[in-house]
Amino acid sequence: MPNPPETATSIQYHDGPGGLPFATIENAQATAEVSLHGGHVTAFQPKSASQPVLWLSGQAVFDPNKAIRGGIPVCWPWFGDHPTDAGLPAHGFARTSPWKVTNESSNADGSTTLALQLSATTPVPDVWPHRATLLLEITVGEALSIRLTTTNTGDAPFPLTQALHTYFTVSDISNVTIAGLEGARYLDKLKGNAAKPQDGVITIDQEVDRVYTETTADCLIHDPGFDRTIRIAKSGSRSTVVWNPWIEKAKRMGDFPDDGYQTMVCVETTNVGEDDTVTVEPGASHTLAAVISIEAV
Ligand code: TA6
Repeated sequence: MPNPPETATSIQYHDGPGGLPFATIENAQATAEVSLHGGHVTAFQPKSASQPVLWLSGQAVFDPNKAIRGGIPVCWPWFGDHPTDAGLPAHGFARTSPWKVTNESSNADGSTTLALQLSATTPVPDVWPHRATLLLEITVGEALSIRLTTTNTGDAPFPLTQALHTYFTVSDISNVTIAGLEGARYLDKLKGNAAKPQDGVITIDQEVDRVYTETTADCLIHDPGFDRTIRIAKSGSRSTVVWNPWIEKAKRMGDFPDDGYQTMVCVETTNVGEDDTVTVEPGASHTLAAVISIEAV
């Protein structure tokens, strides 16, 4: 049997953990897993990489009413706690909603694109009385490209905060540095959103939960233990969140191993905070996008 052509690709649909519908994407360049529940990329690994790129909790819960811990949760149409109703789910409802497949394509460069759509006939219309469609375009190749496009199908503008809340696998958090945000201003969520300057590269030796504002920069996760750098390039975003729960918060999360903080870090591509809330006018669209790639350390 001759080897398949370089553009050979496959998308297989199957019931994954918890009976949730999954798509497995494989081509000559990479493999990926996508949960249609939540529009949630749970795994990505280029064939050239010896380690997974995304971190997925070994204690993740796969339930239609719960967000999967790890991978790339889609936080939409609000980031964090709802601005006026703390009883609503943190990070919005897209990541706990069923998405539909709208397109598949094998691309000339050998990558594969899977498009999912969420028509936000919202489960909380009284709180989010807007009409929108959400399109998630996932392109799997040497790099992983994620594009989240919101279209306002209603007749009134609405405010939007959102995130591609990406969990990355690292060899050992104590050996990792994150570059790209040197000199940026950040809001420290652990200190009442106090504004501080980022002094040099980011190192993590405690709980970190920061919103970096006014930044369109690529972030680089330098990981000498895995002899690699993960680059996160972005568009449609002027804020970046960096999060590691560290010891005590990791223990408080039932779907997060107590030692999980040692091998993960979140570098999130966002529209977050007063500086980067998006207003989507009727008939208009906004795209939040990230391209994740692996380089030598
Ligand atoms: O992006 C950081 C953050 O807002 C943290 O405060 C923490 O809550 C994290 O998101 C995870 O949120 P989740 O609702 O997925 O447990």
